[in-house]
Amino acid sequence: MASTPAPDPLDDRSALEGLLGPTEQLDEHLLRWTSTQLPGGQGGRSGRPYDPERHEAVYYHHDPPSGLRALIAVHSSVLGPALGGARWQPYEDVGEALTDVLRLSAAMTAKMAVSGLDCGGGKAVIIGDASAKTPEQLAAYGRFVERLGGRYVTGTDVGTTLDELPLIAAHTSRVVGMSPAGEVVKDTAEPTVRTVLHGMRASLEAVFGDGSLAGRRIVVIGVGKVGGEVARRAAAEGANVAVTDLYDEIAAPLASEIGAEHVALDGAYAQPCDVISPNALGGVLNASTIPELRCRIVCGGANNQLLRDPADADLLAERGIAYAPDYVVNAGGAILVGVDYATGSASPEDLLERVGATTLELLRVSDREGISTAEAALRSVDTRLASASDG
Ligand code: PPY
Repeated sequence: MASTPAPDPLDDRSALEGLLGPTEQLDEHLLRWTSTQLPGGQGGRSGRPYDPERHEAVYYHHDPPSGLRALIAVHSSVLGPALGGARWQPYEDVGEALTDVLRLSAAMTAKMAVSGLDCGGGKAVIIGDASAKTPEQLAAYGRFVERLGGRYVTGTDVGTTLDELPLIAAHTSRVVGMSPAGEVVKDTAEPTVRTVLHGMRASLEAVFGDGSLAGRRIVVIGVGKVGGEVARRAAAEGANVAVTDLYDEIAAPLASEIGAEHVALDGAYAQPCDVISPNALGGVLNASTIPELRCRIVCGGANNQLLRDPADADLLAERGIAYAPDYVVNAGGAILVGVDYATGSASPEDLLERVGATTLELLRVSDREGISTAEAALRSVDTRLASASDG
């Protein structure tokens, strides 16, 4: 594997200041921007209760001994403490990492709000090759989270795994899904699989009047922790499943194990099918993939599937494709861990089950009011945030 050139944190600082404005230096290696300093909401939802472009705070930390470079964004704590996983990825530069953490943390706020949880939204991104991370970096990340004093509570996301959580939790108590003894007791992938499947059945119900997966052709794109299991369970329910992944060595054995077809990633979006299920990285629904789609439904576990929200949601609606909003159907993990931080929420089982009904309702509102499902979901997020701010 090619070694990455040593990062220069001074470059990171000037790049971030160029994007966010002047920072507040909390110590030699920790920078913070708060809402009064951050450029606020230039996008289309400026002034609405849910504004994905307005964040409460952004933090940057560089730990010279371990080489950790990480960003944490707290989008909103209006409903409760900001929760969200840590994503470890070899971003090109700190600007790309910033874009990702801002979008991902805003999506967490929407996810919590629409799921009925009293939790806020945050996210962390670590700039680096996930397969080359060291225990020292995980420890430094844990100390970073601890420095924020509970404003952000972390968990896993793409590029971090459950067996790494104890290494982080050795340095901070702000880790979801752990027992007081420091054992991992909750996995976020399994409940996410469940809610994606609830969303899929609801979408099939809305489109075909029958929510059964049996006999439906479902193309699962990205077969990691969530997508792999979505494919496995859909096949077990009698669906005609096709799988694809950036890594053939992951998709091929899964395809033979569950009797699915293994299709090439290139062209997967153009597969004729009932459901396309994106379960890998974001931005996959865009002006180049949407015209190619030959499906009736998009429903998957990936975060931030729409490259441009709401413009790409409108494109999907114009093509008559039912889009199950990503943060509605992938909320299972957040629901399961979030209940530990939310006072007065319903039971996790009820909240997980409710995802199907919420998806169906959004599809119906979209139909009735001639708006995209993404817009219908945003309105429901607005309603919750507005009532929380009122009182
Ligand atoms: C997500 O749902 O995208 C997550 O990041 C999962 C999660 C949710 C709440 C805390 C930690 C991880």
